[in-house]
Amino acid sequence: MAVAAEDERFMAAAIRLSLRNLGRTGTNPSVGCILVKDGAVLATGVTDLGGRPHAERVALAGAGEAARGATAYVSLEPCSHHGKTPPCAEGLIEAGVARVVVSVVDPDERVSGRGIAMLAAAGIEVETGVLEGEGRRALAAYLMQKINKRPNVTLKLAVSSDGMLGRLGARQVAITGPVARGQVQILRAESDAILVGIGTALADDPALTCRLPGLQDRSPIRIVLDQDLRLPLYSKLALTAREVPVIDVAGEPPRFDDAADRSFLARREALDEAGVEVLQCDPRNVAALLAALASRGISSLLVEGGATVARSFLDAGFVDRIHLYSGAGPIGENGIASPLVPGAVPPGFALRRTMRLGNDLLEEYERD
Ligand code: AOF
Ligand code: ZN
Repeated sequence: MAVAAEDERFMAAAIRLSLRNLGRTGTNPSVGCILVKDGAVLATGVTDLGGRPHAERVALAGAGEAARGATAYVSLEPCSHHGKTPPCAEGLIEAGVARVVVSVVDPDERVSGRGIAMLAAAGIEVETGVLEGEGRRALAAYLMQKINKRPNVTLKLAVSSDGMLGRLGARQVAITGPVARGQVQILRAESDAILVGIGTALADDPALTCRLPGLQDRSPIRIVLDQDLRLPLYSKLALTAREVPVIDVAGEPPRFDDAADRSFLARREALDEAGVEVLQCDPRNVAALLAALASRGISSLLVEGGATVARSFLDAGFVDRIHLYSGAGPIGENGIASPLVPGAVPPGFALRRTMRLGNDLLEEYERD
């Protein structure tokens, strides 16, 4: 096998491996590292839960002495800074690794090329930019948080065959089947936070947790856009706020209206007592909201409903990825129209892939 093809094969594996801890490493990226010698894998590592130890350290510990002369495949440039752990570049040098293949250069100002320079200065052969597109995709949340100081936003929509998201006045209407719904649960598990509007919270009373067997402990922080603080104390969200955090994003309390003001404050206190965090931030100002969420360490945000919220994120230009699920059946009368319909590429986006999930179809779009 040609060297380049082998590099791509092992890098693809390192990137896939990195997905394992996506959404579980805090503001630290989930990185994958594979140590290879004579075409065989010696050891693998993924950034550990909470962000440490780093992937390279995990892999080096697994390989021990055998790492001498090996090639390390890492989805992100090895770090060069003395943070909470010593630099990974130093670890690779001390272990006697002969070659390091990197997908994405780390934008962290403490690293940004210094990791690669450290390795090269120690006589290690370094290759960068291998499968960079795939690498960037896997690190999208981290890169967005670091470079643009906001979470990476995925919009998920489930659309009926007649282009509807649901039915007015009805509770949750099943649009997709169990396979697609399972896929959505995986999306939730990979996200730091999930967001819906108060309309969806009131109509559907959703739990917004991840309930897939084996992934139940990976529910994201749940966020409701709730201008007038209408989230009921007996909603599933409020009732489970002590188990999985809920942030209720409310606007300003009403002004010059004592009664309304008192009731707003009373509701805020009651939600607070139920364990719901009330964040005061205009829910219609998407940019300010995303900045507030980023400052809380939220790097990936899944926007799940409904039509108003989807439109406001799309109009504000803050959607990075779209997962459009289309079901086989129609909604019919009283349908709520979807801002996006299957088969029509939204402006500014490109179709990345299409997947069949049971009787449903998933179209994945990303920014052009
Ligand atoms: C790596 N391998 O697996 C990860 C890296 O707070 P610290 O000390 O853990 O440093 C966090 C920074 O480390 C983070 O911003 C990014 O630059 C790098 N993450 N680096 O070599 C890894 N997760
Ligand atoms: Zn490191």
